Amino acid sequence: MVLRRFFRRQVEPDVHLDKGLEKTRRGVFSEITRLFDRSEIDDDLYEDLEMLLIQADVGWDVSQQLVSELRERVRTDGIINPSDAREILRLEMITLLELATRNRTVKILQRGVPFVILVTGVNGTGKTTSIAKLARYHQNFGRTVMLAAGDTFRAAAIDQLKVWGDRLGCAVIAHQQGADPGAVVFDAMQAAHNRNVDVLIVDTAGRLHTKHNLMAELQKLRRIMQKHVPAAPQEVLLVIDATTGQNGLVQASEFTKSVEISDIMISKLDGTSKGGIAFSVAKELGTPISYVGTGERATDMAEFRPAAYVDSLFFGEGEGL
Ligand SMILES: Nc1nc2c(ncn2[C@@H]2O[C@H](COP(=O)(O)OP(=O)(O)O)[C@@H](O)[C@H]2O)c(=O)[nH]1
Ligand SMILES: [Mg+2]
Repeated sequence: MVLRRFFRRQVEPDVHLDKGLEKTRRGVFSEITRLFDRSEIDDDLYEDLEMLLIQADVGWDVSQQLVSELRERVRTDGIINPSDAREILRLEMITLLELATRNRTVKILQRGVPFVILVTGVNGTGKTTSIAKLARYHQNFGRTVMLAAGDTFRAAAIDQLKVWGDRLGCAVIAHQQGADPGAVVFDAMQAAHNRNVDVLIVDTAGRLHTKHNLMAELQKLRRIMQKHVPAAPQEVLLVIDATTGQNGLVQASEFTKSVEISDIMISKLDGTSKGGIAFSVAKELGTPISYVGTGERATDMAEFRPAAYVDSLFFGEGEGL
């Protein structure tokens, strides 16, 4: 088997990803890159690699899997050059992420039918900020966007969404604090229809105390949406905070067990040196990762693409071209 001798980027750099993954790249991943700058492949290499992957929050199981696959490939392909082994690792990592994105459904926006996105996740993970990012993302395609303040627990949450609506120039449907989220969604569906809105993004509270309550609430919102648009919500997005690591992953898996999630956004990648979380999310949840959040502004978002993600872990801006 012929491997490329030079370790290089496969795809065009993505500035948001490069920025978001900077801490992870400068930390653990630069050490991983350096690991392979040795003269031969030995046991130390594998042991150090496993430890570094775990440090990057790739997760115990996934780290073991990657390292044992690498060992196997090196053995069966008779690889002796460490830099070739590094290339194999990179390809393995891309494949692992591709498995999770494989079942991403193609979203079709129909004219005259609002495309409804229901956004869920534990409180503080970045739901509302991610809504602003998604709004902006769809606006860039020339779509009209409306927001619905379905997190009615705190007045501040409603205000926060209104501020984003003002900044982005999208209408926000909101009721008073403590109102029934179902009533907000009902009004929003009607307004979206009347005003010919292309995309309606619905915020929700992440603080329902039991799994049962959460599920009941989201099911109720779903039924209300479906009275207007049978296919709604066409996207159910779960926001996972990258800074919460494996702990956040456990909380996220509770959501995926209770609610049918179609897409994942990993937020706050810029705030962590543990960008390896994407690999455990991909492996453990099996739900497609569709977006990553890389900052607090509406523009700080990238579509999730496996090869670009892995390349951003290994190469900085302008490097490896
Ligand atoms: N650094 C960084 N901060 C973020 C990101 N997404 C959200 N935040 C911040 O995280 C905090 C909680 O976000 P918010 O959207 O209110 O979370 P929610 O409670 O799930 O709606 C806020 O201070 C946001 O500015 C991100 O991608 N990067
Ligand atoms: Mg919120």
